[in-house]
Amino acid sequence: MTLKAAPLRLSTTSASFDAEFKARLHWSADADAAIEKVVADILADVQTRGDEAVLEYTNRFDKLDAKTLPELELTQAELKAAFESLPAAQRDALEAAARRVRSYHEAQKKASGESWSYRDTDGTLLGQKVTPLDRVGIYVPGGKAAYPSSVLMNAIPAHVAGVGEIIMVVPTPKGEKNQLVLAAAYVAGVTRGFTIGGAQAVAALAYGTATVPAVDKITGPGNAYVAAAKRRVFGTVGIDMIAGPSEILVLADGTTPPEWVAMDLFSQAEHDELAQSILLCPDAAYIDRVQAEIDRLLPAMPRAEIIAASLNGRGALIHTKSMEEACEISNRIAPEHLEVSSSEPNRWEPLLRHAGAIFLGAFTSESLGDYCAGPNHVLPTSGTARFSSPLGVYDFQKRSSLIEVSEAGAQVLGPVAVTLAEGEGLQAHAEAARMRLRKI
Ligand code: HSO
Ligand code: ZN
Repeated sequence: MTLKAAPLRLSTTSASFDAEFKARLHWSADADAAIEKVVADILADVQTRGDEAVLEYTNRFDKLDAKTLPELELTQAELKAAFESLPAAQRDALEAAARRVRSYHEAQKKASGESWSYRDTDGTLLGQKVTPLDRVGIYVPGGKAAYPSSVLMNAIPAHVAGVGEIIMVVPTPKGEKNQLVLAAAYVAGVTRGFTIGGAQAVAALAYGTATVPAVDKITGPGNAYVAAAKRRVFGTVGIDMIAGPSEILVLADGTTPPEWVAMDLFSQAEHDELAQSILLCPDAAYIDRVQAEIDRLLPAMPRAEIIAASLNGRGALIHTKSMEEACEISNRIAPEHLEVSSSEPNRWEPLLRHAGAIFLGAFTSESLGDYCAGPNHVLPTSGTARFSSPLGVYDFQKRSSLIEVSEAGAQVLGPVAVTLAEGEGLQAHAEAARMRLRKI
């Protein structure tokens, strides 16, 4: 049987476009009651029994036979040895990627992550003090979605922000350690690592155990159990986001070689059967050429089955009336990754408002952004780019307001505060302001 990937063909001129488009985009992140129950029990158990519970769940789920939790700590020497065991090409690539990701995030910190203040005419100082989080946990999935690049993307911005300790957790089913993941942790400067995963690892990071220190925020992707656990511990600790399946939207004007576009659609589809790849293009003949390239290229792809399942299930090739209309539809989708595969990307970029990352021009394949261009690859999915941003230095910082009212300033602000405090019936507030007024 030959594998076929035929993303749904849609046209904005069709009367049924809106309905078909909505049905295709639909993605439900609704909580699964069975998962919620399992996760709630694990969290409660780790909260009361600490190390012992984490050890039991880890031995059971990951088929290990550890006697104590401290045995599951990765030593710095082990991370370094993993790095040194890699072929030179992989070591160099990890370091090259890390350098670019670091300099991008250093620029991000300079642009919006520094403290600031000003004095008004009364000499009152107002400002914002930016401080890094003390300790963060990064969750690294094991198994089929173990991405060393994601270790860099989570740990480097934390490092640049000035986070004191970065604690990595990574499940190792049957004790199999991914050397690239450990090497990436070494390159990114992870402080401590534990080979634990699932809801029990999230619980350990959130509540702390005798062995695993409690962190202030947990970032990083994970399966449905990890996502449910992160949602539940939010409030005790911060979390980054709840990420859905990966997405790519390509806006094409027909000037890019169609095989490039086909491969870019594959590059997200190969992540996951539920990933979404969409092409928007005003040139119907070009869409046919992309479909022909999909047919030609698919059989040789090692992950052809996942790609076909993703493209057949959630993919779409959409014929639009114009590039302008394509931009409007893209804004409605608010994709995680948006490629503007056009000879004039800067003409369209101002029309694009909602996307996790925007890749401009035919040479900017999304995959370059995934690994080494510099910006973060942890991005809002499932339309959440309407209101949220890529993971960044700012996720590892917090802000405190600074207020230093001068004596002269207190004379101006005092009467305002007194009036409002009395209006609210809060006499102590009013008095505290009044006491600072100069008696004449
Ligand atoms: N595209 C994924 C990140 C990734 N790709 C890791 C390859 N490795 C989500 O943005
Ligand atoms: Zn990717």
